[in-house]
Amino acid sequence: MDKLIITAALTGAEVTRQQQPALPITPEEIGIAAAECAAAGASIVHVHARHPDGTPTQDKAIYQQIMAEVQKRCDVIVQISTGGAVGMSPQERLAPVSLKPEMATLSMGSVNFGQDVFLNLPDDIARFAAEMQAQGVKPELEIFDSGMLATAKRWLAKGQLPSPAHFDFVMGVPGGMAATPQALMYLLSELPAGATWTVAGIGSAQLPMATLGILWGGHVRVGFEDNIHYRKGELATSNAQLVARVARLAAELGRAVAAPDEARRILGMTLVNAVA
Ligand code: KMH
Ligand code: ZN
Repeated sequence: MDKLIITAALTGAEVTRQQQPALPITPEEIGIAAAECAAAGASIVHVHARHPDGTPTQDKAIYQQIMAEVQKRCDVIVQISTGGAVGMSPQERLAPVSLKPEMATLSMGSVNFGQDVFLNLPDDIARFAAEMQAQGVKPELEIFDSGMLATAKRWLAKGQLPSPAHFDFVMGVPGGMAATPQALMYLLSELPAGATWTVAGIGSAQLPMATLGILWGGHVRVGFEDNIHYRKGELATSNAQLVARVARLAAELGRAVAAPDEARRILGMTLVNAVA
């Protein structure tokens, strides 16, 4: 089994300071949180930008500051969001890819997202994929429901997405697939050859799905974007606290944690956009 890649999803687009007082919002806060998570065992940080008032944005200048604040503090793979927040235009969402981060997310279909629709039309997905390819950015394919994996497989077979593919199974979004072992087993039974995968459980599903990711040879995403609690009724004190728990669990279960360069190798990443 490969070493375990831990992704820290630090901020997201939806969680507020009112819900989670330790939520990192400014580029500097995100940089500090990234360094704490890297020290705790994360090799990827998934980042979303916010305006100073906490509202989500895909402003390229803010993403540039985030990348600088992270990279001056630690070596970690920066994965920017192209999902942004529900209701943003595709152009807006795609803007920070031109900064050439090492990785970016690529959602593979539309899904009800709470009371909204997270819209990802085929032409837009294709445009996002082409832009990532042009900028040398490794896509992480976001799978919110099983049909999106079927779509990704069709596109991979036609050469419309680069191989080897890396998937993030986001499980437990209200409107998306349930966070159950059975659902994850189905996804793994459909995984294309050579692909790697990580799992992100939403809310109270974060820890159980992380445990399955460790046990079943995948990788794990944790952080405030997906879950703000350490346990029922107790807020987590930092993103790093959630990362450290996964690293401890992995050690108990005999799975070593990957350093950033090991993660790059496991994911088959060319180092074109890595910072020296
Ligand atoms: N904020 C969600 C609507 C991503 O980062 O690529 C979409 C999202 C996915 O967070
Ligand atoms: Zn995200």
